[in-house]
Amino acid sequence: PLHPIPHPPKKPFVGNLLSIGSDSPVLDMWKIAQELGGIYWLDMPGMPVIVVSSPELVDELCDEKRFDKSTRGALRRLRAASHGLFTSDTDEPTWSKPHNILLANFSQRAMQAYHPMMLDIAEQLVTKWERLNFDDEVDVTRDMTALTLDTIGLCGFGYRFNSFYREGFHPFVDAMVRTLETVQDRRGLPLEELMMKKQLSQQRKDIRFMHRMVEDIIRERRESGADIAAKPDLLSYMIAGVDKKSGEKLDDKMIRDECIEFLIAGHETTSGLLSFATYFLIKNPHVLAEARAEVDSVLGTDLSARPTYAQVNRLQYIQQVLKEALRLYPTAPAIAKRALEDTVIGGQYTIKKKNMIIMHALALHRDKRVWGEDANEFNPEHFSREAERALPPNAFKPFGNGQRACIGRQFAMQEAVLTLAMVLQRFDLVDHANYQLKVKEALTIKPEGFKIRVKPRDVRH
Ligand code: MNH
Repeated sequence: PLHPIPHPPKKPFVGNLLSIGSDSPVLDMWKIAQELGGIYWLDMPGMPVIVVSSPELVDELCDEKRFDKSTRGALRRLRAASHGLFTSDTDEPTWSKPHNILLANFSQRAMQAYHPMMLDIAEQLVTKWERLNFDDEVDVTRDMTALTLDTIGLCGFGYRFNSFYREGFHPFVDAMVRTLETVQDRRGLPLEELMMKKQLSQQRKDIRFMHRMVEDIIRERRESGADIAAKPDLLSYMIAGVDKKSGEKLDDKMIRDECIEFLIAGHETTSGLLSFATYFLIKNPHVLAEARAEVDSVLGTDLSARPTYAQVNRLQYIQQVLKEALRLYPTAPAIAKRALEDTVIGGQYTIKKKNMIIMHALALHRDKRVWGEDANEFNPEHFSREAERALPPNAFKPFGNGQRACIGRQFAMQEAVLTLAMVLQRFDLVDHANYQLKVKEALTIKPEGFKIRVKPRDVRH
């Protein structure tokens, strides 16, 4: 019905895509893009979904006068837990108010205030690794998740999840992860509420628990009277901030929902990034050597000197390594868009307002016409200054688009550069099990079962 948009023949495999059965919808969609090209549509229960990944068509989708973010599906179901910046439509006050108030607190200039807190947590990671025995294994993704959670907990609302002092994770995190899983498992099918009765009742409990805990944190902060100077975290900014457009402040429910959304949007994506970057470094020793040379020249080899904010910003090659990891495995690999009016893209493909569009960043990022014949290989030179300048517009979209792009991108990069640099400064990474990449999907993507060993570096002057 969406002719002339290509459509895979109805194999049983494709008919079931994204419905119950597939653990890897994003990778499945990538596979189909390799067969059918940069636009195709799929029959999903209840609605067709148009998957777009060619650079020319994605560039059209990035025109904010014609297309906007869509919250249909998982994001809308997440609103039961938190209805804030991330899960709102652009015309809702739950997007515009927090967006206006928080934008400045995520600017490049604002990052300096978070540096000491990021350093605090990164030091916990390297301290843990320093104390391991030579035959201990590091579960990279687990420890990176501990790092990113603890970082956003501390920078967000002055709370220490203390993930490096636990076997598992804080109960809040278990509640959040279960909620995300349930949201992903739901497809909006008939009888689902009945079939998932137990899971949904658990979800209600989990959401109540998360709400109470964050509400307590906010109350405690208000009662303490601490201001921005005393606690320079996002919670203080949210309590003090006024939306210039409406002249209004955020109420406590909005603040609570933002706190939850920072955790949801900010921890898995950044831990996935650090895990993929570590994976690519271990598999590309010449890149690792170059990255480490930069770290040694910028940070030096005196491990008692703590990296400064200014030093972190000078680590250009580390930035390139992280961008290249985000190119090959963008950890938010696909986002939803909608047309503001019925329209035509590519001069021939009709897109209706009601259609759900998936902008597939992972497939977009591997176009050989943009990245060259080595598009599927890890090569940070794809982000050398000249190469980056020569990229066509909207060819690299790991953080989404326009006003609905990731508000935490500088935050994530700052944290990731600091962490990767401190790891390279201190450790040799040993691929003792010759790890073979297996990607796990759960709204985000990350390496599964990625274990390494770490050896304190022999740094002699
Ligand atoms: Mn983040 C939106 C990717 C780190 C907070 N983020 C987005 C979007 C992408 C994205 C893509 C757009 C989603 C959509 O269109 O539906 N985010 C990332 C990646 C990383 C990341 C790849 C790390 C790497 N994000 C972070 C961090 C935070 C954060 C860290 C918080 C500190 N992200 C957000 C919020 C939004 C968002 C909040 C919603 C912004 C908006 O809609 O205005």
